[in-house]
Amino acid sequence: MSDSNKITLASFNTNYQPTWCPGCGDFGIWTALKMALVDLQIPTHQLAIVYGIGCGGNMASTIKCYGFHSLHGRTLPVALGIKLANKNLTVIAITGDGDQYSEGTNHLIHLARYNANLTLIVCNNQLFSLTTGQTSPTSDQGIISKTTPKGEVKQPLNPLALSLISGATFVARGAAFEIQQLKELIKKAIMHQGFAHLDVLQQCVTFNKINTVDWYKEKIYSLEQAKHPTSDFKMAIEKSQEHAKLPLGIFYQTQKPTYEKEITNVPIVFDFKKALAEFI
Ligand SMILES: Cc1ncc(C[n+]2csc(CCOP(=O)(O)OP(=O)(O)O)c2C)c(N)n1
Ligand code: SF4
Ligand SMILES: [Mg+2]
Repeated sequence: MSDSNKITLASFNTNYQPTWCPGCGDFGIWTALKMALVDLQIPTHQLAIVYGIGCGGNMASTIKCYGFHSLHGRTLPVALGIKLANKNLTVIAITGDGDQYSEGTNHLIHLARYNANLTLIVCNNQLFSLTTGQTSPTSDQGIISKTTPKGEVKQPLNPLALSLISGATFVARGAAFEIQQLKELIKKAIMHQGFAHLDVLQQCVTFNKINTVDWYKEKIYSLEQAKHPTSDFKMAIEKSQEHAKLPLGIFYQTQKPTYEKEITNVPIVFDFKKALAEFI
């Protein structure tokens, strides 16, 4: 590749800058993602990113590529449609915890089951932040927020366990403040042939005064350093249940045929042209 074709961080620049609060974890995710795209040398015309509605989704228009700022909860079906229309594109969906694990939960389950070759990155700040800090499905019990003035009573959803039991072939967790590790996880998720779910612990410095970077740093540890076997499904389930400590890295990775490959192997059972001719 000649130097003029080389993809650099500047290749992804647009005329827009993010408007997140200073110190927001979304800056770390945005940076790690662009660094991963550079390392993988993915050209802007071969990349489509679909964004959810939330603070993380406001990354839309700050990365040069095909972009689609979709509906709250509906990022994955849009991403799947793009992938089916053009299998050669690298397709990434970026959503928030409120978006993906609330209105979008059904799509998460079915995309994991389909195993379409997509990457899902969830900016998980354990709150609905764009709407000024209500509890989300991943908020811890006891959290006081505008919607839970006496503390959250509901048990949090476990998104990684949900993906695992739904059939996802790549399940991982990163952190917005561990940028080098996050970059490597994003690269592995993109290179994975199948549905890759990457949950990212993300500080919201404005509304989440409990799950701060210091709070997370007390709890995180590396699965790689702990020599976690990523092909062991039962161990992955066990690791996904840990709450006192928070493992970072790949929980599980396996290979299955992708959805888009499988459906091209299936003969067309409904011949629209023939049906139309008969109808006329
Ligand atoms: C269909 C629909 N439902 C609800 C909303 C309102 N809404 C916009 S952003 C948001 C919260 C987003 O939370 P999350 O996905 O966690 O992203 P964050 O802002 O925390 O990054 C909600 C409920 C909407 N815009 N559209
Ligand atoms: S409200 Fe929270 S998540 Fe949203 S931009 Fe500010 S710090 Fe980031
Ligand atoms: Mg959120």
